[in-house]
Amino acid sequence: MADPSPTVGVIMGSKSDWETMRHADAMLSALQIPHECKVVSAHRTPQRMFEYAQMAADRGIQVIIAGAGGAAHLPGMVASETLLPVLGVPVQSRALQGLDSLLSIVQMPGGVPVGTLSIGTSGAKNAALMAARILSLTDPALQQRLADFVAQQTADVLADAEIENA
Ligand code: RP5
Repeated sequence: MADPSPTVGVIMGSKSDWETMRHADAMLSALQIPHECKVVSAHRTPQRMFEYAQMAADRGIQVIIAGAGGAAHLPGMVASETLLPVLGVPVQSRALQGLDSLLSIVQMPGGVPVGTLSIGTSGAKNAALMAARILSLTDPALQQRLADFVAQQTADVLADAEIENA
């Protein structure tokens, strides 16, 4: 049977972003959310970026997660060409440790929203969880899987909560 069509689009400015964005991919897979992962660069493939943003909703995508580093224009430019919620993940850059990415993504002009997550792997993971929360508003089975994830996370922390003195 063919995979169900993706409801979340994970895009990134470069293949080098995959080391970060694979954490979004893994979280979406763990929650059984059909998704796709693609390199779509605002600067190197602008036409592909506009086509992706313009076609996403018609293709059944409901949330876009966009990761980029440095002059990270991808999330904002995609948000300007779609009405879908766009979640931006600042990838940790080599030169400025991702502060450049964060400021590029978070400082959107009023009228074009991007939900900005934290820098790096936590941001990628939380972008997937935020996408899941959005989708779970109309998907009770997904809401249950999210609740199970949270319960397991709590149990894992409690299991390791006692620090033994060395
Ligand atoms: C951005 O430039 C990408 O999102 C990436 O984080 C950064 C560096 O890209 P590469 O030079 O590694 O391809 O567009």
